[in-house]
Amino acid sequence: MKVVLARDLLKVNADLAAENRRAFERQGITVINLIGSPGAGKTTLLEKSLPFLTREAAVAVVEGDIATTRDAERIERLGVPVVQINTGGSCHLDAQMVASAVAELPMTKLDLVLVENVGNLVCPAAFDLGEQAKVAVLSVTEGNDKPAKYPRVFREAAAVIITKADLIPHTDFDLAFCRSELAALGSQAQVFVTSAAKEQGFAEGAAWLLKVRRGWRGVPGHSLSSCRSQL
Ligand SMILES: Nc1nc2c(ncn2[C@@H]2O[C@H](COP(=O)(O)OP(=O)(O)O)[C@@H](O)[C@H]2O)c(=O)[nH]1
Ligand SMILES: [Mg+2]
Repeated sequence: MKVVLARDLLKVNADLAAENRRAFERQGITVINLIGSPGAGKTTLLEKSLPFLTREAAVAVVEGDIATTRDAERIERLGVPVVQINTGGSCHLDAQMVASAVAELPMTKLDLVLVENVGNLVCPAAFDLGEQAKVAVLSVTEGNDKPAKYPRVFREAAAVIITKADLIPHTDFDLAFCRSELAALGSQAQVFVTSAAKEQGFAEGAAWLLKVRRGWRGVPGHSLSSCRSQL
């Protein structure tokens, strides 16, 4: 009987992710890994941000889900190139899946690829996709203890998007407490507060992303920490 250890799988993934990252840097493409719970508002965030992003950059989306093409259909309606990955049960995307998905995109013509990971705050944190940055999505209905309970995603995220701010009056969500929880983790993330119902916060988030992208373009090995000072 052959036993495959999780650490071997993670090593294989890390090697493929490094290959992806080198390819993205060579092509001058910024890739963002969007991570949040099921229903946090990831696809809505994409729908609301894409009109701002596509004014200045050639953008495509990779959608990760266990089943269905529903999220990809939502993005397709905006006229943005999109590839759906169905993981068939796996609770996260991995580097191999992303390599296969981007092969379906016109990469030489793109500036920015936004990857919506499978809804989950645990597994996607462990699997590097070769992205330049992770962005965490947290809706106010999930409670503001989530950064402390799922520290890896929130510690590593370059930005945290708080969604559904219109629902704050109906919850015990405390934005100041949430910020302090992020700070306690050592997070240096930019925090954006958005509401799809009120059309708020998306222009600011998109402007940040475009600025980050300009900082990276054509600079192999350029890391987020080195361009944070410009933000
Ligand atoms: N009230 C409110 N609902 C939202 C907001 N953003 C998303 N939703 C709703 O939350 C649900 C899940 O959104 P979706 O974008 O599909 O989440 P995903 O599973 O993370 O991609 C949908 O019913 C959305 O309409 C928001 O800002 N305010
Ligand atoms: Mg979605």
